[in-house]
Amino acid sequence: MESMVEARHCAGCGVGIQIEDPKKPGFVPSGALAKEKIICQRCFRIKHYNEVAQVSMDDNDFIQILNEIGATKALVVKVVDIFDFNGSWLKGLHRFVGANPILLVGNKLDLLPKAINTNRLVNWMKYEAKQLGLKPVDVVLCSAEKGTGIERLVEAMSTYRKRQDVYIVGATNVGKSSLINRLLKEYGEGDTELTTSRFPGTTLDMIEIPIDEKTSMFDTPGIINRDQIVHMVSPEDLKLISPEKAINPKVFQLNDNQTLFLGAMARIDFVRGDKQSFVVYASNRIHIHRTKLEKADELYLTHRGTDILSPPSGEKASMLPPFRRASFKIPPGEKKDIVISGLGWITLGTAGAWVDVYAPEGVSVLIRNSLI
Ligand SMILES: Nc1nc2c(ncn2[C@@H]2O[C@H](COP(=O)(O)OP(=O)(O)OP(=O)(O)O)[C@@H](O)[C@H]2O)c(=O)[nH]1
Ligand SMILES: [Mg+2]
Repeated sequence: MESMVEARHCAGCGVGIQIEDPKKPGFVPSGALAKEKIICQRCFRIKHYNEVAQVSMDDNDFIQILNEIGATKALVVKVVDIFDFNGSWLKGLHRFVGANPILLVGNKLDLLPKAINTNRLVNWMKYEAKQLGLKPVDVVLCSAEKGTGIERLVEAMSTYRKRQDVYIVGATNVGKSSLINRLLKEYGEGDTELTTSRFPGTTLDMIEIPIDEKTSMFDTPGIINRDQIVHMVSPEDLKLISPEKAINPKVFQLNDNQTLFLGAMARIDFVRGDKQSFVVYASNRIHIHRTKLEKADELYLTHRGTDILSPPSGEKASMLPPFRRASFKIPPGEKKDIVISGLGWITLGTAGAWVDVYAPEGVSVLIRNSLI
């Protein structure tokens, strides 16, 4: 793979370069235009000062890009964040990609507990994809961060692309650009480095990376889902909420009428059912507090934002959208996860349970077959 980016587009995020308005996307000081590879001021700041990437695409821009893909013959690599599978799924992709094959990639494998059974996880993803109306040609797990699974991914891409272009698509923040950087690092030449950041909306336009003389791989901007928790918390709290390394599942043996708080981000009431385990999969830095259901309201009112119920801490806890309740009545038998999109999930025992979950309004809370 050779790395080369068209002139007058930022090599980090793909945005069109301009020298007129420092406040608008794509700005560079005019002196920088002489350089062979141009990096916009925003990318420079993200890279060197970890600044928040503010500019974002609207859905129409994204749909236009997807339509473009549908009109060409290519392999579509759909990337999801395996820690936030449902939140990062990106609905309706199959309507746009036309007859093109889709390779489904579960990235951020390094965040799951080390003991995970990856075969089972792949089958789980195949099943869930089918339920969601997608039939990928294959499913690959990887970690752009650690380099796990990259060889498998390269093999699968070369099998299924049949010498055609490859488009890397997915929701914002799933790690598309990180994945391409990893591919370039291990298989490429040159020093192209795409801009990545913990904040959504980093890549702003398509970026072409030639694979050989005839074909290319394209990084694309991720679509933004306003309901994701990342848009509701401050940058500092986002750091605490997003896991950075393998999650340590935390096991609680609960009786009914007990409650778990995940910081001030969510509340899980075990309303009725036999004693069973509640296994919490969330960032290791979210404080989990257990209490009696009858005390939960009062505790939340008086202690949210304190050491007991944080993150978010202090004032920021009360700036979250108000809690909304979702009720689940789970029959005995199968192992289920209750997912709080972007925050994590709780795997219940198999005794059957009535569980009420409170999460900030807009955050989707759902139930699925257990992933682990
Ligand atoms: N733990 C972990 N983090 C990852 C991995 N891949 C990417 N990340 C992190 O996820 C965040 C988003 O990565 P990007 O590569 O910018 O994601 P993107 O999909 O290109 O995002 P947009 O350009 O906004 O659509 C960054 O903080 C990355 O460091 C991974 O395999 N494991
Ligand atoms: Mg990107």
